Amino acid sequence: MVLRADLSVNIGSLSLDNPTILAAGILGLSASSLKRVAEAGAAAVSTKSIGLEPRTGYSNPTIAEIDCGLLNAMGLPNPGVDEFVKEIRILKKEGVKTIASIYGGSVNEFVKVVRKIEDAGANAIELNLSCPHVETVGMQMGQDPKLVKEIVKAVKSEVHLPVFTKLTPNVSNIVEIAEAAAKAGSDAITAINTVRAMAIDVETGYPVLANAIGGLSGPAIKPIAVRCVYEISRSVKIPVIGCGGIMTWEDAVEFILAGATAVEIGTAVAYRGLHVFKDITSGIEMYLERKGFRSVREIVGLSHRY
Ligand code: RRO
Repeated sequence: MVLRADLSVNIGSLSLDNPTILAAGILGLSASSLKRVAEAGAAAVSTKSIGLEPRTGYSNPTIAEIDCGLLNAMGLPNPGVDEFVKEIRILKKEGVKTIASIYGGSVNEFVKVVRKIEDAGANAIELNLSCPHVETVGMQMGQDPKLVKEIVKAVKSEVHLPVFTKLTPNVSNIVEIAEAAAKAGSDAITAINTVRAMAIDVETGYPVLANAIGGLSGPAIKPIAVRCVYEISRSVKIPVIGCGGIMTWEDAVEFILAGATAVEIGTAVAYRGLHVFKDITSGIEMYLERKGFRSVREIVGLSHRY
């Protein structure tokens, strides 16, 4: 008789039935869409990044499909925390494990937002210190290890929820930033947000995005993300959540072998639909059983042996 492999993992005090999570930014603005994703098999769902005040975001076009992935510059459109807590309350009632993605323009703003998010009943917080194309609230903060430390420390002292820190690959040394977040008490690192990128329409001569520069996601960034997860997980003791171009179960296994405890899936939902969560989870399970492993946890960081 073959024993079923154990797919459950823990990220700090957040326990997940399987290692797949919806990445922030996809279907993340309403309780009803997030619930659909959870019903489709994601063990937890991340919201669109939420700030203190509402933001309309950039004008269209905000998203474009290019040869090797998706290019976006949404510009952080969100209804603001006071409106969004209503969605979180619904998700709590429905029993959906929810990771609230948060951004802020200052330490104080982060603190104000996370207090409201905790009161509403989210299960974890992901600090978005990594949006590649919104001045002052995005990766500018996440590129400075001192500021990262300050934000994480302030948020950790404010809430009891597990706090994850989502990092940008647009730095020369991502390990230094991950170490700063870990030292400040972050419960996990999410690596990576999108890669700063651009495309130009040769017929019109204009950039394809209204904001000109945006963030690249999808298959093109997977090797960058795998490298970041590998480097970070070798140098910090907290769990790493892998994100970036995961389309198949093989991609997810690759991230886990690189050192990820769980994986976030975003662009693949747009390319492949919601069944991607069950496909990836059952692919991981069959892989573990075929290789004689009893749990996901047994293969986290296994590539570090070499
Ligand atoms: O809203 C966006 O334009 C956006 C965000 Br907040 C982010 O973190 N990453 C991204 O690629 N786009």
